[in-house]
Amino acid sequence: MSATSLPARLGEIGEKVENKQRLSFEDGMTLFESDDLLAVGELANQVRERINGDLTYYNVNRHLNYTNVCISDCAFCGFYRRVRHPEAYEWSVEESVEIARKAYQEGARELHIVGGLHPRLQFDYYSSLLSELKRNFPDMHLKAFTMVELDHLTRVCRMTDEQVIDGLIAAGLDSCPGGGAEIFRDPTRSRICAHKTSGERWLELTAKVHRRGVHTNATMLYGHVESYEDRVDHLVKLRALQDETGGFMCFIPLAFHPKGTELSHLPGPSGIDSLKTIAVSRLMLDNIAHIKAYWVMLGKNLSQVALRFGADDLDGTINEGGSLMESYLAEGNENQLTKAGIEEMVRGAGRVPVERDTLYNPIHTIESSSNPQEPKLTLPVLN
Ligand code: V47
Repeated sequence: MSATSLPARLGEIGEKVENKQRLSFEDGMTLFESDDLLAVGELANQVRERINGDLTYYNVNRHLNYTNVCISDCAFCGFYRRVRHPEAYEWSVEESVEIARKAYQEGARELHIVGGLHPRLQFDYYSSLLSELKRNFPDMHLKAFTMVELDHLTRVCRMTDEQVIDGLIAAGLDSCPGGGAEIFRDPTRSRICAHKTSGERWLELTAKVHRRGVHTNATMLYGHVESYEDRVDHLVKLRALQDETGGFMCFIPLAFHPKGTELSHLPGPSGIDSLKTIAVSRLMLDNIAHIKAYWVMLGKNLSQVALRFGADDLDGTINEGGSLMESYLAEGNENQLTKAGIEEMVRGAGRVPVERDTLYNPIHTIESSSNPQEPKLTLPVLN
């Protein structure tokens, strides 16, 4: 679609997109407020194809949720349990290693390790978890602990940020997942997660992790009580940090699932809202290479469509490894896909599947197609 065929404000944004100019906060608001989903999606698709062509990434991974015990009481979370709750669990390091062994034997080369904010576990639990996993599976990438968990560790273990970050790196940390970002801005953050690490602190710790040479992801939880201003503010803050550090690998908008949470009276985001959020994220985050449509939350069908609305990544094959995922699984969705299943989704969207490692290096030679492509963006090495 040419920029001139769009309504005036979208047309101006379209021209900026064509000229590779950065979009402003107001542009972000206009995009969210627009009823023209297809026009917004078309602009996002232009950027998606400019950065990633037809390539669509996935990896073979496994989620490992070492505990559901959490002191944070987030209103949006259906996963956490209080320490004495009959369903509370915490895995020993040995139990986690055995779960990882099965995943490794099944081909997983990334473990996505997150858990609740446990009031008692000490630093040696977290460091032993990483070092034992690394010792047993040296070529398994350990994507572990959100900034909220790191912040929690500094407080529970009375350690500095640097001690926590460097200690985990020494134990085998390879990268960090993007959870815990939710919505940065108050008062919304306080309404959904009053006791959690603040947005400013999440960003501060992320910058420190990046400066230690470790890449991370970023998320945004949408479709609850937040406003469009909150969403644009969130995206602009991530973009500013990425300008400074270059450490984000990908951005993942997370669709809120109300069932089983304190916010169960809310409807959650519509399919239209999810596609628009993915599209606006692609357009605003001009310096983050990848936008993930997390099929577990979005559902397989909508994720497939999202590959035409700005997304270029589907996360991974995933496999149950704790119950966090169960708490936000899309209606009717299973928690695992085979490689063949993911590739079929990607081809069905007219895209080219690429199995990747966590750092977006292709694992297999990209299949020859009528339009052979190579990735246009690789992640910077962080200093
Ligand atoms: O921080 C919790 C969200 C996040 C609900 O980095 C919910 O590659 C929807 O961050 N409805 C954890 N969302 C998951 C996460 C993630 C997932 C996939 C890939 C990556 C990555 C990161 O899940 C939490 C929170 O924002 N969440 N409860 C819920 N009811």
